[in-house]
Amino acid sequence: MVKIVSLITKMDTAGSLIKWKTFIFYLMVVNYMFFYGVPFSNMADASQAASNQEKWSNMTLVERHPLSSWYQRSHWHGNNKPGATHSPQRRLTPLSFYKLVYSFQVKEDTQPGTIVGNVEAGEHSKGSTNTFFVLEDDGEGLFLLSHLSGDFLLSRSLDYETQRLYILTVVVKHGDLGASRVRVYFNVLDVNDNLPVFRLDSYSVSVPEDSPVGTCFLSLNVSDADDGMNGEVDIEVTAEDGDTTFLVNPDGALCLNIELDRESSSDYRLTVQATDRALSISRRLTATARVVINVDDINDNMPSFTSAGSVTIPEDTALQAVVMVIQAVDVDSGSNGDVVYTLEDTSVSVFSINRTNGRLYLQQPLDREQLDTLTVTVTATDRGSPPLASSMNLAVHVEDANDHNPEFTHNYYSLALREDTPRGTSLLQLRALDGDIGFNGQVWYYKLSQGHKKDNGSNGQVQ
Ligand SMILES: *[C@@H]1O[C@H](CO)[C@@H](O)[C@H](O)[C@H]1NC(C)=O
Ligand SMILES: *[C@@H]1O[C@H](CO)[C@@H](O)[C@H](O)[C@H]1NC(C)=O
Ligand SMILES: *[C@@H]1O[C@H](CO)[C@@H](O)[C@H](O)[C@H]1NC(C)=O
Ligand SMILES: *[C@@H]1O[C@H](CO)[C@@H](O)[C@H](O)[C@H]1NC(C)=O
Ligand SMILES: [Ca+2]
Ligand SMILES: [Ca+2]
Ligand SMILES: [Ca+2]
Ligand SMILES: [Ca+2]
Repeated sequence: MVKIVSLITKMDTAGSLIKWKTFIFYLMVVNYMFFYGVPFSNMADASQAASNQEKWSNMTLVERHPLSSWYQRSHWHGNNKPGATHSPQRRLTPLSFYKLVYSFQVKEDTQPGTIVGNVEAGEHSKGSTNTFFVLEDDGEGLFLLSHLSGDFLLSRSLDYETQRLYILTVVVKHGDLGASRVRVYFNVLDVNDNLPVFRLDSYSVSVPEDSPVGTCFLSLNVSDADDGMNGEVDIEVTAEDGDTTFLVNPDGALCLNIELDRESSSDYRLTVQATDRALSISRRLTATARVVINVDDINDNMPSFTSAGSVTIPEDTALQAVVMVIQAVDVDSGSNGDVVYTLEDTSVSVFSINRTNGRLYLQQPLDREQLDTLTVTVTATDRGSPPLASSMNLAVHVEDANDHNPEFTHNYYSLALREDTPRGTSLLQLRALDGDIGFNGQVWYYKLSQGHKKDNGSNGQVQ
């Protein structure tokens, strides 16, 4: 009504004012018919209401209020027999409740035993008191009406999540003069009394390590039975070590915040925390869940050689001997990290390699005097899909073996000598060559006398 009146004051044209007056008149007629026009056709309603109240009369919470004052006894039956018709005068009893309708708001955490509303009716005449009754009650005695004071007492705990609105019809009786009725609404107000709930206590999920940043891979499905802000939740990752690899997006999904690398971190154990948005921060409720994230391997690393890039072997190494063991490591897991070794195809292969263990075998005789360094290209390939490979050049240095005899540059030396040549004159430089190197190739000269080595070797000067 207040709204309508304020609307009327805003109307400036006479025409719309008349329309509004007509509308308000119509409203009043409808109200009148609702409250007075329909007689109580069946008084069983009233006695039902009385017995409902009786049902709740022995509850424990009434200690704070004298039981008798909430106990509604029907002395209704005497005056109004079921089926009795009402005279027109009685129907026209003036409006006796102070309001056309009562509406109360009750927080769902209101303690039973609290007075949560009151209906009042005008005094009809001196000496006659108003008596209140509940006629219809969809709360089944949740709100107990004091038949003398018109106060409503909450008899049990409310739960907004179960029922939000209760509608009662209350009757007031004035002595013998008849009755009026009024609708009473109890609106239950939400209180933040429900925790956020994760669909699971602990989640387990696998994510490929090459997932792009921003990929969301787990819906946490948090619900909160409360209403409005009390039921809205903010979810966050609470990592003990301040790890920021994951975050929860506004839709409650767990998403990748920075790139993964299985080779540096293959699993994550997170705690996710959901907090509702109750206006009063102290009333906010929180729940947590565990999330285990396994990072699935992707073949993103190529094998890398750990064995030396060169080796030295004797020239006289036997065929099929192991020259060296080639080794490469691949940090990926499973077949992505399995390495096989191959040699670059050459028509004449001096070496062969065992694919699985990398042992390099000699296949051809070596001759340092022909080739003192051989280069062999080794390739290590993983078994990933697609596979990755890397190659290296192995330098094989051939170490000399003493496999050559010294040879004189000439088979035969001749010399003419004057008889007066002084003792100690240098006459001839002998020369013998040796194919070997180092100590093996160093040549010493000896004089033979009757086929035996007689003295220390010399530098080959004949004096
Ligand atoms: C009254 O209380 C008693 C026990 O305390 C119980 O057995 C009985 O059902 C209650 N009566 C009603 C109408 O609730
Ligand atoms: C979880 O949430 C997602 C997306 O909001 C939805 O598709 C899915 O059905 C939900 N799962 C459950 C068990 O509620
Ligand atoms: C390679 O070595 C493995 C043992 O490490 C052996 O079982 C396999 O037969 C070898 N392969 C060849 C081709 O010799
Ligand atoms: C021969 O060798 C021995 C010992 O190696 C040495 O004592 C001697 O002086 C050498 N003689 C000559 C002629 O070089
Ligand atoms: Ca909540
Ligand atoms: Ca609630
Ligand atoms: Ca990898
Ligand atoms: Ca690999």
